[in-house]
Amino acid sequence: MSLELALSDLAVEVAQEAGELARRRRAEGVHLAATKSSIADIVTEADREVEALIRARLLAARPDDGFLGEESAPDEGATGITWVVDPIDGTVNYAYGIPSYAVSIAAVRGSVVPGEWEALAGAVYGPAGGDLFHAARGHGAYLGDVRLSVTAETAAGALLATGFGYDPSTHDGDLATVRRVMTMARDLRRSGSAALDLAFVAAGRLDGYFERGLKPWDLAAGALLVAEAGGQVSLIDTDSARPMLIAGGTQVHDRLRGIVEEES
Ligand code: LIP
Repeated sequence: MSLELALSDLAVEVAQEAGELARRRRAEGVHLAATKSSIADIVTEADREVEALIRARLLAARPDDGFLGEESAPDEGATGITWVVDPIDGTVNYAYGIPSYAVSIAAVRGSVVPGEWEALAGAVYGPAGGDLFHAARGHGAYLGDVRLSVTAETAAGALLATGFGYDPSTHDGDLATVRRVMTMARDLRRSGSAALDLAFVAAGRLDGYFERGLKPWDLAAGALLVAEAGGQVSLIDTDSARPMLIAGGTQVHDRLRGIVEEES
């Protein structure tokens, strides 16, 4: 078995166990543990417990790998492979009981900077809906055992998704981008989980996705899903505090990028 497939199998196994823990904790009641960059940027006790489980399982299987998670200290490791993990992507949805959240686990080689790393494997598991998306580099993207493919552009316009950061001062600029992008859209969705948005692009449930200010763990697994489903993923304005991620089939990606770059 190739390294990529072995890493993908491990990511799938751990994402499923972690997702079931998250789902159980949600049913038992969610407790706020802390706020981070702003009062709206929350972390729950379940976020921390789920990440601890993921870290323990991954490093039990591959003790010398690195780890970069949203809720715990980074570890560079010694193999050149780093696990990039968001234990519960869509934390605010999770806290409110909105069933749109996912465990996102990716294995990358080399740099841990998005756009510079070599993504090898990834899994995005949405426990509420039971969707298990996974990909191994060079082996395609899947929902369960169904092979995924991004959409081509439709005459009715693109069904797009986006998101907004926790800093209210960024909302005006992001809404200005939305206003410009709507010229190519049939409609817009805002799920609250970047990992699920990217997985939906890979699955053809969305035509495209754009969002500024994502963290490495928000996008690591989902970006690989899109690429392995035949799509394009770009990070632009990488020298800014809030780089813009753009994902979709080639036509949608290129049109989105053109509109966003016009405003830059
Ligand atoms: C979230 C992203 C979402 C974004 C939110 C937040 P978290 O990640 O998945 O797309 O709009 O602002 O960053 O905080 O739930 O892990």
